[in-house]
Amino acid sequence: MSETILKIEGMTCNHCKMAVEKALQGVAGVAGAKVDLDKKEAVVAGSPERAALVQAVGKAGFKVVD
Ligand SMILES: [Cu+2]
Repeated sequence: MSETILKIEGMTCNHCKMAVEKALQGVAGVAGAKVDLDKKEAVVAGSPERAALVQAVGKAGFKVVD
């Protein structure tokens, strides 16, 4: 299983972290998603389309910057 790492802007607290994790977990092909607030990074397991991840994060109100 592969991993995708996303750098995400705009997350400030645990609520943001949960919102992003939930959004990522709702994307087709995602087996799991973990956000590291300090690193401003999400690690997504599975084989989703990267564009779908970026879109889901955007819909949740945050921005993928890398
Ligand atoms: Cu927050």
